[in-house]
Amino acid sequence: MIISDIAEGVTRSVSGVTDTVAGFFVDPVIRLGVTGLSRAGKTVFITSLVANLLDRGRMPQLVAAANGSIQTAYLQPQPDDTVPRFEFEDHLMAMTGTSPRWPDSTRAVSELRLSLKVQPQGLFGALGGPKTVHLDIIDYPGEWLLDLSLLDKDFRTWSRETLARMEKRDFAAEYLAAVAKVSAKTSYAEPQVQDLARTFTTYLKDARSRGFSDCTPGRFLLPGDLEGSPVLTFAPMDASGAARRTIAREMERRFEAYKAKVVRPFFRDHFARLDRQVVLVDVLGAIHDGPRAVEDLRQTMADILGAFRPGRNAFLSQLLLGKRVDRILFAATKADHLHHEQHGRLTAIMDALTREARDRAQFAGAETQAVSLAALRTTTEDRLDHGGRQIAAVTGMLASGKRAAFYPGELPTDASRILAPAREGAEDWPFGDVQVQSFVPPVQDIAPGDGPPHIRLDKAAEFLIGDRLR
Ligand SMILES: Nc1nc2c(ncn2[C@@H]2O[C@H](COP(=O)(O)OP(=O)(O)OP(=O)(O)O)[C@@H](O)[C@H]2O)c(=O)[nH]1
Ligand SMILES: [Mg+2]
Repeated sequence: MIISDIAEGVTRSVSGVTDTVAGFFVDPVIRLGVTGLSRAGKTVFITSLVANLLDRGRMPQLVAAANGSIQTAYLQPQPDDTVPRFEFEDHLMAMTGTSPRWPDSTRAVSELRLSLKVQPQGLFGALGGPKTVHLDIIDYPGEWLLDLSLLDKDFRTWSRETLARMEKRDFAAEYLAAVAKVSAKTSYAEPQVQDLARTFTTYLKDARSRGFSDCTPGRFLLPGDLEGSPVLTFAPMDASGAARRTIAREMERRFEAYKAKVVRPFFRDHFARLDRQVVLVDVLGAIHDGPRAVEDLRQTMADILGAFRPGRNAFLSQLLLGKRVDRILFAATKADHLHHEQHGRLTAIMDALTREARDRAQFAGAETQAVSLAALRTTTEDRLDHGGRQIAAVTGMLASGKRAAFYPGELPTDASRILAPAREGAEDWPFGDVQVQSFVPPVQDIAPGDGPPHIRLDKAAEFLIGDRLR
């Protein structure tokens, strides 16, 4: 164990003690992590969830909303002063304003606190009077979880493994040629370090877009405000026997700095403090892209979900000291592309995609559930006449302002008909293509007391926080 591990462990247990002692006096807090790969639907999910918790008319499946236990909900200053605030108002304005559009892409961690005044039900609850429950929502890129595996590796091991993988990929040739020109003895020169880092980052982006999931360091793909800083300016190379003031030594130093200053703080300050987690997955998008994209998604999900099995990593076990996320929801997003007749099939595929990872470790006791949802419903259901046959379609608004009916195709009822061709590396789906359509958010009047339209956001909320609002 490294000293910083011990120090972190100590802080954690001390704060654990204060939590318990203070627990009688302070309001309960639920820290909900919202993650997923880029474009999975995190920003839309959080915006719509918060809007629908503020105005609960469309939340019948959230029991505490339906039975009136939640008396009021309001936004409050968040507890962490150094984390950017989730720009709820801007995102909501974008989605529900007079010319609705999707919110901008986000690239870093952000946080929002929503406080709920809850009157517990039942005789016991009524005696106690209302309580305040704070819901802290933390939005972070799923890609960052992939870095957990780096904590167990030193620079030489990581370089060896990364370079060995690159040898087998023709699109890595440019980096391999560049790194062949430096040796463990080459003297340090910043322009050369930057060139190598730039070429390596280009390779990583290329690998990601070709569907490879082994793309560490994750922050090279989503740098946020660290862009251009030394912790993100290194690349793999043979560093055995490197002397002082060489490129290799400097690369090694920056790799260690990346672990210490980027990866560890993220896990310590954000990940380790979560109580509940929702993992958003654009399953339909991957199916549309074909079997290879689904297989890559499955593997990446397995890697990402590794972070929720703390036994796997010494640093994480030490950090968590037994505390863990106790509920994880896997949500297939953008389900409004499908008529509800097909939602069950989408849920089954979502479930199957993460089943292996779940079965292997059961997430150390965490309760899990799969759901298909649309955080912002852009369509209405429709029936189309197709050569005398009625097919279940949806209708929505295109960016051009035209309304269009849309039939995405038929998902198989048996999820293995998706997973098996994906694993086998098939080129196409045996059951035919699945289409997706870019609908824009609908222009509509939202009645007072209602949030934006959605599909099953209330069910998701019930699973994620419902038990804590009773
Ligand atoms: N039809 C539909 N499309 C959605 C829904 N949620 C998200 N989308 C689409 O997915 C895109 C990405 O959604 P975001 O919420 O920005 O995704 P994100 O995970 O925050 O993306 P990054 O910030 O780029 O990582 C949106 O611009 C929409 O086009 C939904 O409920 N229905
Ligand atoms: Mg976002």
